[in-house]
Amino acid sequence: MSTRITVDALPQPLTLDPARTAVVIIDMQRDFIEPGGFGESLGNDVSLLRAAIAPCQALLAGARQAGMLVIHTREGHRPDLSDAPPAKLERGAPSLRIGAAGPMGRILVRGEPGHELIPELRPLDGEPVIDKPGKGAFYATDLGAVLQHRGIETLIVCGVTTEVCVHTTVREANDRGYRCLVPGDCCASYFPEFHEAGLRMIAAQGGIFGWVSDSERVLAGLS
Ligand code: C5J
Repeated sequence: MSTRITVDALPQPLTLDPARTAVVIIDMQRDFIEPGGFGESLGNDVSLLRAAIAPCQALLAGARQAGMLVIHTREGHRPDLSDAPPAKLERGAPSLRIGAAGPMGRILVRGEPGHELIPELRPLDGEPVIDKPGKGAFYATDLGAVLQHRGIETLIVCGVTTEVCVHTTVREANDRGYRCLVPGDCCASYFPEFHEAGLRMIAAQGGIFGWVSDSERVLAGLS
């Protein structure tokens, strides 16, 4: 008996095997979503990202119930910043750059309170957490090995921000042969117009980077 399910999506429905699908939650960290972190240091209204929290919670509940692999990522750097390229460190106002002290500890540094995943989306025991120094979740991480060892062929990519770390990860995954499904309401951006354009770019041209759907449609496919 086939265990495959079909999810309504653009540019066309996507059929996937939940046992070979991972939900990847990108960078739902205090540094991006709460005041006083990296996102706010760059002049952004971080409250805009909160729209993705409830849809991610609903999607995660359904995915966990279906026994799907759930993976979380965090963007951040070693305390000595040795894994941060100078070109990245140079950006932003000097007193608010990566590594500077902020209200949630040193900005975008591993082990600091701001680097933690938000409490609403805390990983369950056993769910891999991938620490990444770049925007894409494959660059300089063991995500590829984790996916390969679990026989994963499809990714459901959620998180923030749509046009930066979600998009970079989807592009990396697409080139590695993974089918990527992006539930748009489980992603958010500081720039609503970039969010919309980012989603359209994924599904355009016959799904050049993947498929776009939403949490309700994914959950309907799983039920
Ligand atoms: C950014 C991210 N925007 N997680 N990181 O710098 O999208």
